Parts: sequence; structure tokens; C-alpha cells
Amino acid sequence: MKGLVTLVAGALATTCVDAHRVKEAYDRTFHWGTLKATKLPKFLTNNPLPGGTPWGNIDPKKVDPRIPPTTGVTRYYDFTISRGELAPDGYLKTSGILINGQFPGPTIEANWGDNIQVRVTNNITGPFEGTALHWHGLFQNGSAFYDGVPSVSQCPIAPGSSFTYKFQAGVFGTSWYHSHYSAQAAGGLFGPLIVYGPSHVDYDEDVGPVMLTDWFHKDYYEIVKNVMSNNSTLWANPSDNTLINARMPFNCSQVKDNTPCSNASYAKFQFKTGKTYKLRLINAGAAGMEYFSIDGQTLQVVSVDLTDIVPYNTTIVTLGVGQRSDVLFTPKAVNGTKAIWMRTLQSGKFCQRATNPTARAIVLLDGAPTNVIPATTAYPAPVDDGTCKNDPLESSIPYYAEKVPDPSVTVQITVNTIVNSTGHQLYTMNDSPFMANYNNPLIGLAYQQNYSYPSHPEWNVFNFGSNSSIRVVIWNNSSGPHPMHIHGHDMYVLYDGNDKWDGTTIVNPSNPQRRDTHNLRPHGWMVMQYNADNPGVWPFHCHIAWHLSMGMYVNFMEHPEKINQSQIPGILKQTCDPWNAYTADHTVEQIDSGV
Ligand SMILES: *[C@@H]1O[C@H](CO)[C@@H](O)[C@H](O)[C@H]1NC(C)=O
Ligand SMILES: *[C@@H]1O[C@H](CO)[C@@H](O)[C@H](O)[C@H]1NC(C)=O
Ligand SMILES: *[C@@H]1O[C@H](CO)[C@@H](O)[C@H](O)[C@H]1NC(C)=O
Ligand SMILES: *[C@@H]1O[C@H](CO)[C@@H](O)[C@H](O)[C@H]1NC(C)=O
Ligand SMILES: *[C@@H]1O[C@H](CO)[C@@H](O)[C@H](O)[C@H]1NC(C)=O
Ligand SMILES: *[C@@H]1O[C@H](CO)[C@@H](O)[C@H](O)[C@H]1NC(C)=O
Ligand SMILES: *[C@@H]1O[C@H](CO)[C@@H](O)[C@H](O)[C@H]1NC(C)=O
Ligand SMILES: *[C@@H]1O[C@H](CO)[C@@H](O)[C@H](O)[C@H]1NC(C)=O
Ligand SMILES: *[C@@H]1O[C@H](CO)[C@@H](O)[C@H](O)[C@H]1NC(C)=O
Ligand SMILES: *[C@@H]1O[C@H](CO)[C@@H](O)[C@H](O)[C@H]1NC(C)=O
Ligand SMILES: *[C@@H]1O[C@H](CO)[C@@H](O)[C@H](O)[C@H]1NC(C)=O
Ligand SMILES: *[C@@H]1O[C@H](CO)[C@@H](O)[C@H](O)[C@H]1NC(C)=O
Ligand SMILES: [Cu+2]
Repeated sequence: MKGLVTLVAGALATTCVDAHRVKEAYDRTFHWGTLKATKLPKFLTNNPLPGGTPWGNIDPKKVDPRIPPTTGVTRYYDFTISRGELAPDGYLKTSGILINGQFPGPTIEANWGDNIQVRVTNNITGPFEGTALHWHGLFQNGSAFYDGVPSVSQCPIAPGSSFTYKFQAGVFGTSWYHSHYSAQAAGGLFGPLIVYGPSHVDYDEDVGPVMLTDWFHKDYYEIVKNVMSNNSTLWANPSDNTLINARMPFNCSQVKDNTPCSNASYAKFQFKTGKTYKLRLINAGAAGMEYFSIDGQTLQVVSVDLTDIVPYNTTIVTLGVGQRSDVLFTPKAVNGTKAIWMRTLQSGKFCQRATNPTARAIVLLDGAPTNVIPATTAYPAPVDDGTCKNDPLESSIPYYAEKVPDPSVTVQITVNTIVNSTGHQLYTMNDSPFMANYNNPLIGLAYQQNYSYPSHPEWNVFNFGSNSSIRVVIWNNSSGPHPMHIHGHDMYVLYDGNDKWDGTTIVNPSNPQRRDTHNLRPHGWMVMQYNADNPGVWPFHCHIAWHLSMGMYVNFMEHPEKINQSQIPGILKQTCDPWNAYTADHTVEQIDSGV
């Protein structure tokens, strides 16, 4: 039972049965961050073009990363989603959700331009739940109906049924997939998604995903019930732990009941000094912002979300929920020691609620013994100034430069929290909390040329018609930070501040930062813009699971006149027929916004 030593339980004596349950649950944790982890390739070898790559000798400075090559290759995955026990940190969580028996789910890999097909079977039982998977950051260019958002691009996948998502890896870099059905992702339903593409930097080895997450011991459904209740003492739901690649020993002395708990292992990484490694950082958490660092080391940031940037050096990388960054680092010994802490800290008290906000993982250099516990010191944490801000917009210069066009329309969206007349707390965007109708996906209504729903203000649809470039000014009148994520696009982030936007000032107008998720400060302002070059109905929402549950979500209807693909009815039928049949004789307990 390597890595799982003392089995401690609060009140009762522990049994071999408990020990066995914890070990079995613990062993479902994926292999990234263990000494067994393999390195990732530079690309998957197939159809090499001149230059030996699937995309030829292109110069990533000159080629639009949104226009993929056609490789003609399809990568097939088969996912079965089931309930199961998890214990990534040694604490037995009886209500996890797994893919193919593991947590986090399998790593999806493809080359830029490949097609990806994922057959998803919903085996969630005891109780049944619908599900749907979203491929975060991928643009679904021409395939909006595979975006994975129930009530928008599909019906939920009904209990016992399957649905096959088919989409192109149209952009490249580091991303992840996750459930978009209620807050299921917080129950464990997510995994890494990596698309290999032309690299604008040199490195020796790709270490693969480094997932940074808050971790909750309670069932996600219990937390959503608390958040959505009209008892304000239940609204704060601090996370129990923080994980790096789903590992970080939980201090079992904190267990107050008889839940089985044992001391789990740290994630471990073995490196050689003098070599340069690529780490693919992903904040796949539910609520907490993360500050990532490795003691005494310099990190070179080379991408933000799926946008490669001109590399810059830093010691701490800030990632809101849903954000990613690839970083390169060339390890060096610190104070003569070759065992070093890697850390992620859930940032200041305004940006997270965490009982144990720090995760650590062990970095071993040049064959340092694997049982050594590092004694290195962390960089000082950024000052907790309450802004929950991302790293400065100025520091991320896209490697493929693009000038922001003049917008053809500008709208302002105000974010508020409200408490309604029955005492329930909700988030509004322009005064309306979102509420999904699982049985009536908006893309199907758009196909029927039905674009306005006056009797359904809760669907929060902004119809941008045939506008070519859309600017959105967002004012956060709430005291929470909100990592705002757009589907179907990346967005130019033009302004991010505590002060009201002056209506003109843009950061780096000749080449502004582009990414798919950006953190809106508490009581702050953010301005973003995107090109309407992908007809569809695209969610724009806060990525904090509980805020999303409380309705912090809008849909942007784009070029509805072009949402006329004849396959829409047939593809919708694949999820809606089984879902409508299921809901005809089962009550769906939709206790939140549904997404
Ligand atoms: C979608 O594809 C079209 C045609 O290649 C391209 O012009 C557009 O920029 C793409 N949009 C996105 C969001 O990838
Ligand atoms: C379906 O879920 C049940 C209960 O969690 C589990 O025992 C079974 O192995 C799962 N089936 C598959 C094919 O994963
Ligand atoms: C609200 O929740 C708290 C904590 O569980 C509980 O003690 C209290 O009785 C609840 N109040 C109401 C009105 O239900
Ligand atoms: C674990 O928690 C207990 C009780 O809070 C505390 O006394 C102890 O110092 C903690 N141990 C570690 C290693 O943090
Ligand atoms: C748990 O294990 C870690 C090493 O993996 C060790 O540093 C820590 O002291 C252990 N804690 C307890 C309570 O045994
Ligand atoms: C960034 O860090 C790398 C590795 O430590 C170093 O080689 C490079 O000179 C640094 N660049 C700048 C601009 O400081
Ligand atoms: C290296 O040692 C110095 C002096 O003891 C200490 O201040 C510093 O924090 C150490 N660096 C790391 C990364 O542990
Ligand atoms: C709380 O909500 C329930 C319905 O969910 C309602 O019956 C009850 O009256 C509400 N309590 C208050 C104090 O508004
Ligand atoms: C308040 O919001 C909750 C959660 O959406 C909802 O269940 C309840 O019906 C709302 N109350 C009123 C009076 O609309
Ligand atoms: C559009 O869809 C809504 C929601 O299903 C429906 O209430 C409305 O009647 C539809 N309008 C037309 C013109 O079909
Ligand atoms: C652009 O969007 C605005 C706001 O939704 C809308 O009023 C206008 O009609 C749209 N323009 C075109 C050309 O579709
Ligand atoms: C902002 O919030 C305050 C308090 O919640 C409210 O009184 C005010 O009307 C809101 N302003 C806007 C523009 O939403
Ligand atoms: Cu939020």
C-alpha cells in the first residue's frame, strides 16, 4: 500500500474493510504526477508533411491558429460515466463521478486539424442523472451542436443512453473537458484535452497536464442544494483541500466523523537540471483561483488558454477556474538541495473559500531519492489586495498578432446578486438569472428560425444578428470574482480594472491578449470583444460552479440566419428522444440553473 500509510478515522476504530475501500478509491486517481507518468510527444506521428509534422513547415507567427490543416485523421475515445468512490487525498468521498473508472478522466490527445470522436455513455445510477460533456476552449467551428451544453446545444444524455460527439481539433494547445450538467464537474467529471500543434518555443520534454483544483469532500449535489437554499448559513461552502494532479495528502486529524481517511501521497515529478520542461497548467477547479509556483525557480509563460504568447518570465502564475497556461522551466538546485516544492495556493480570502488552500507536490532533480520531503521555502504570496486579478494584460502578447477590429455593436452587461422573495440567492446578468430548459435546446429553435422567446426571459439570449464583431463591457456589481468564459471563440481582452472603463482605452490595441476565460474582479470592469465568425448559440458565463448554478450565464446568438445545417434535427434527436422518454416518467430534480 505504497503512498497510503496510516489509516486514521475520527471516532471509530478503522477496519481492514475501510483500508481496502480507501485504497481502491485512491487507486482510481490518474497517473499524471506519479513516477509512472510518461512524457507527451511533440505531436502524434501520422501523415507527415514536409518538416515531418502533420502541418508542414509553417511559421506559427504567420498562420492563423483558428484555420486548421485537414489531416483526415480521427481519434476515437469511448467514455462510460459512472458513480464511484474517490480518495485522491486519502479521504473517502463516497459520491464521486468517474470516467472509465478513473478520476480525472482519460487524456484526450489529437493533432491540430484531426477529428475527435468521443462516445459518451451515461451509466450514472443511484440516483440517475443526465449528463453532457463540454470541450472547453475548442471552437466547434461549424459544429455548435457538439458543444455539450444541455438546453443549448443538446438535451442531456439520458440515463443508460449514449451520444457520440464529433468535432475538429481546430485550435491547438492545452485544455480540458468537463461536464456542463449542473455542477457535476465538481464531483470529478473532467479530464485533460491536449491538441498538439506547431511550437513557437523550444523545450526538451513535455511533462503533460498539471491540473490544479480545489477539492470538496461533500457530494456536488449537496453543495448545490446548500448554495441554492434560502438558508443563508448554508451559502458558504469552503473547499476541503487543494490538489496538484489530483494529489495532496489530507490531514486526517481534521476528520470529525468516522469517514475512512488515510495519509495519501504527494504528486511527484522527476527532472534533470539543465533540461527544459513544458508543464501544461490547468485550473480545473470548481471555485478557487490558483497561484502556481515552484520554489526558487523561474517559470516562462508561453501560452494563455489556447493562445501562444511571446514568452515572459515570472515566479507565480495566476489561473482562475477554467484558465490554462503552458510554462517552460529549466530546473536548478536550490540552496544545494535537489528536492523542491511545487505549489499552488488558492488566492486571498476574497477569491476563494478554502479550509486547506495550499497544495504541494514534490520535484526531484537528477535522481534525488524518491522518499525525500523537500524543505524549500515558497515565494511570498501576492499581496491580498482583494482584486482577484489575473496577471497583467500587458504581459501576454499573442505570438500570432491580430489588431482588434472596430466593433459593429457594443453592449454592457451588469452582474448582480439578488435575493428573491423566497430568500434564494441568485446571480443576474442584466437583471436576469439563467434557467435551462433541458427539453428544448436553443440550437433546435434557431434551426426552426425561432430566435426570440418573450415568455422565457430566463433563457438569457442576446441576439446579435448579423453583427461582425461584438464588444461586451461587463460591470461586476457583486463582491465575488468571476472567471468569465466564452464558448465558440476566443475573446480579445481589452480592459481589466477596478475603475469604470473610460469607453476608449484599450490595452495593446494592435495585438491585445486573446483567451477564452478571463477573471472579472469583484466590483470591477472588464471589456472583451470577439469576431462573429462562427454561427451558433454560444454561452458566456462565470466558470465558478456555484455562481453558474445561481444563474450567472447568458447565451450569445450569432448569425442565426446561418444556423441552418440540415444535420441539426437528426443530431438533436439522438439526445432529445431518449431524454424526452426518460423525463416522461421520471422527475428531474433540477435544483439549479442546470448548466
Ligand atoms: C471558423 O472557420 C472559418 C472558415 O475557415 C474562419 O474564417 C473563422 O475564423 C473560424 N472561426 C473560429 C472561431 O474558429
Ligand atoms: C456502471 O455503474 C455501476 C455502478 O456504479 C458499476 O458497478 C458498473 O461497473 C458500471 N458499468 C460500466 C460499464 O462502467
Ligand atoms: C439553516 O441551516 C443551519 C445549519 O444547518 C441550521 O442550523 C438552521 O436550523 C437552518 N435554518 C432554517 C430556518 O432552516
Ligand atoms: C493536522 O491537524 C491537526 C489538528 O488540526 C494538527 O494538530 C496537526 O498539526 C496537523 N498536522 C499537520 C502535518 O499539518
Ligand atoms: C503524511 O505523509 C507525508 C509524506 O507523504 C508526511 O510529510 C506527513 O507528515 C504525513 N502526515 C501524517 C499525519 O502522517
Ligand atoms: C527567462 O528565464 C530563462 C530561464 O531561466 C532565462 O534563460 C531567460 O534569460 C529569461 N529571460 C528573461 C527576459 O529574463
Ligand atoms: C535558500 O536559503 C535562504 C537562506 O537560508 C532562504 O532565505 C531561502 O528561502 C532559501 N530558498 C528556498 C527556495 O528555499
Ligand atoms: C424557503 O423556500 C421554500 C421553498 O423552497 C419556501 O417554501 C419557504 O417559504 C422559503 N422560506 C422563506 C423564509 O422565504
Ligand atoms: C427564487 O429562486 C429559486 C431558485 O431559482 C426558485 O426556486 C424560487 O421559485 C424563486 N422564488 C420566486 C418567488 O420566484
Ligand atoms: C418559439 O419557441 C418558444 C419556446 O419553445 C415558443 O414558446 C414559441 O411559440 C415559438 N415561436 C414560434 C413562432 O414558433
Ligand atoms: C447587432 O446587435 C444588436 C444588439 O443585439 C442588434 O440590435 C442589431 O440589430 C444587430 N445588427 C445586425 C446588423 O444584425
Ligand atoms: C447595484 O446593486 C445595488 C445593491 O445590490 C442595487 O441597489 C443597485 O440598484 C444595483 N445597480 C445596478 C445598476 O444594477
Ligand atoms: Cu462567478
